[in-house]
Amino acid sequence: MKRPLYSIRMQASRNGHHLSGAEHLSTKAELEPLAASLIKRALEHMRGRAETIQLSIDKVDEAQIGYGVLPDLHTYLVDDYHQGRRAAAAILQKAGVTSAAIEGAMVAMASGAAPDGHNMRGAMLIDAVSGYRLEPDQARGVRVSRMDLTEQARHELTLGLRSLGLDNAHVREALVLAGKVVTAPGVLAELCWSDDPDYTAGYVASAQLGYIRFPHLKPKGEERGGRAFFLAAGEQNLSELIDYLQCKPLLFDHIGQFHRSRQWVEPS
Ligand code: WAQ
Ligand code: MG
Repeated sequence: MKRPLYSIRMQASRNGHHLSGAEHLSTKAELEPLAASLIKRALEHMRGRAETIQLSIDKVDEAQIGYGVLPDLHTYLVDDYHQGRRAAAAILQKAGVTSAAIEGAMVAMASGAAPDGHNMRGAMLIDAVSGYRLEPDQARGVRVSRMDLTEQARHELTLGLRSLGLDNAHVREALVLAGKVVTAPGVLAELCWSDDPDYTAGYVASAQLGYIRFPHLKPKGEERGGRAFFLAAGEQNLSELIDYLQCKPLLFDHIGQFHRSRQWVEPS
């Protein structure tokens, strides 16, 4: 990608609550059209029109840019969100997260993880053993930014996802975000489901297992969603982790493998 690169972040709110956000790395030539598309996205959000839109643009220090490979993508078909959450929990346990921590994260996400019962702007940081929440601000959470795809990787990702019928912005953006999260120091796994009422899918991701999506992790029409990053106990240098998630520029120049959907089979 042509240099310099700029980090561009959008955050939109309505009635004082988080509505929508996005983060990219952009060339100078793409910056203006990208800014326009992010403003449009905030004004045309399905949960309402943004009342406040913040746009931040920062030049990236080239020496800091890291490169990465996207996680492999898997889909487990589930009958409904109850089965989806059981499947997600089983996979999180495989990644080393205790059932108490999983249960706590799911209850928080299902009931609105911010203190006022609304969605957080960013992610919860959860101790994978005790289930304690560790993010400094429980309304804001930690917002991952400064990650994107190279043009070539974007092209390959689009083709790969298209072959599975999955080429939409939710999947593309979530794969890139999860790709950064699973490389963060001390992160064991991530759990996510969307806050968009029509989008019921979600995923679990870890460095070893990849990006494992489930078509249903919440009921249709539900506006509450969120993200939880589970942290290995005893490895919690929180300020280093938060700095990495928010500030380290990471460009994915390689995609992972794309696997066909399989039916989830409940462990007996
Ligand atoms: N950093 C941290 N947390 C974030 C970020 C970020 N950059 N962006 C969103 N969140 C949190 C925030 O609490 C949102 O309310 C919540 O995640 C959901 O965000 O494979 O669409 O953008 O089919 O609604 C996953 C499944 C879709 C995709 C995720 O998330 C697939 C999605 P949304
Ligand atoms: Mg959303």
